[in-house]
Parts: sequence; structure tokens; C-alpha cells
Amino acid sequence: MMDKIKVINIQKRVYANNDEEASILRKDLEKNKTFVMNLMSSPGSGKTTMLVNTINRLKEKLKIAIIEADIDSDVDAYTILNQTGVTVNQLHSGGMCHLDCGMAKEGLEDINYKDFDFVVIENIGNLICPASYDLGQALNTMILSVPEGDDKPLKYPKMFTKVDCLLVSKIDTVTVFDFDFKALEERVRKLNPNINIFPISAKTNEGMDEWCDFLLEKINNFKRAENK
Ligand SMILES: Nc1nc2c(ncn2[C@@H]2O[C@H](COP(=O)(O)OP(=O)(O)O)[C@@H](O)[C@H]2O)c(=O)[nH]1
Ligand SMILES: [Mg+2]
Repeated sequence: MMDKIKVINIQKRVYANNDEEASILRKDLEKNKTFVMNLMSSPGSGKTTMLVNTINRLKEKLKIAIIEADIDSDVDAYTILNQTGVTVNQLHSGGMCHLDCGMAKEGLEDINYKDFDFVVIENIGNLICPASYDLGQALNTMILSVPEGDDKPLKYPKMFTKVDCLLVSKIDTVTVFDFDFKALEERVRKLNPNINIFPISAKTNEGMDEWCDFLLEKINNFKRAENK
């Protein structure tokens, strides 16, 4: 069985005031108990692999959908669909290097987000532009993979200040790349003292239980919260 992925081509920014639009969307997501995670990283850091592993651990407990954003391909969307079976759609950004709230909203409306407990938006791969756009998410998560190096907080500080969670992926390769996890942690905490940091490997499963327990608790707390 090979379902077709729905592709939405996004042409231009729909809203002038991104932050205002994001706060309206966030209220609506809270009202409908849909927990959205905005997932950001460089290309190749392991977003899709981590998502497949995470979805397969949580899909019996939560109704999950994934929105894949890419400049112009469907590869990741098909990987996720074929390896997890959850609802996936694909946003094509028409060359834009980030998503804005209007784009995220279009993707969310297209999957009928009200039907889902947990929606992940896999943002376009880069460590610069996506950090500046609020998508109405309940959780901002970034992945830094070990091969990228422990100096990245020094080079791309803004992204590290904007996220709630940092997944340090491909931790199985830590000795190959002489990655100093302690130095990384210090650099990150200097920028963002309250950040949650999880070393993970989607290959060996190291850290995946801790990450998924944390995520599930966040989602359950979100669902239990009273609407203001
Ligand atoms: N060793 C190792 N390789 C990984 C891990 N996670 C992903 N990879 C590999 O890294 C490459 C890029 O992964 P992908 O999930 O496509 O990254 P994305 O571009 O961020 O979505 C693939 O070849 C994966 O097999 C991991 O935990 N350990
Ligand atoms: Mg990917």
C-alpha cells in the first residue's frame, strides 16, 4: 500500500504580523488541545530518523500527524508515512528558507489539526532563519547532531536562545568526532539556562526513552490545562 502525500505549494507570506497571528493560532490550538512541536535543525542532523523513532513509540498513545516542510521534495514525507503510517503532509516553501505562521497554519488546517493530539512541523533545514518565526507551537525543539560540532552555540546563538529543548543527536558517534558534550552543555546553558537537553541516538536508542517520556508528559499536561 502506498498512499499519496498531499503537497501544498506555498507562494507568499499571508500575514504581515507574524507574532500576532501566532498568538491567535496558539490560543486556537490550546482550545482544541492540539500540541504542536516546531522542529528545527541543519539539513542531515537526523530530524526524520528521530521522528520515525519517536512516532513509533507514541503512536498508540496519541493521535499524531506530521507536516514536512521542504524547499522542493517529498522524500522525508514518504519515509515517515511508510515507516510509521501516521498522517503526513508536505509543504513546499517555493525556495523560502523558513516557515512563517501563515504557512504553518495552512498546513495545520489542511490536515484538520483539531483531530490530532500531537502535530510536528519539521521546519526547513537551517540554523538561522527559522529561529525568528513563531509558528504558534507549544514546544520549540532543535536538533544538533554530533558531527556538526560542539561549537555551534558560539556560531548560531539565536537558535539556541529560542528553543525549549535541544536534542543532541547521533550521540553514538561522540568518540569519532571528538565532541565535547560538557563544553556544548556549558555553551548552551550560558545562552539559555532553562533549556532541556537530551543526548539521543535514533540508531542505538540511547536517550530515546527519556526524550519520549518528557514529550509525553508535556503533551499530557497541555491537554489537561484549563483554557483561559
Ligand atoms: N549514527 C547515526 N546516524 C544517524 C542517526 N540519526 C540519523 N542518522 C543518519 O543521518 C543521516 C541524515 O538523517 P535524516 O533523519 O535524514 O536527517 P534530516 O535531514 O535532519 O531529516 C541519515 O543517513 C541517517 O541514517 C543516529 O542517531 N546515529
Ligand atoms: Mg528530514
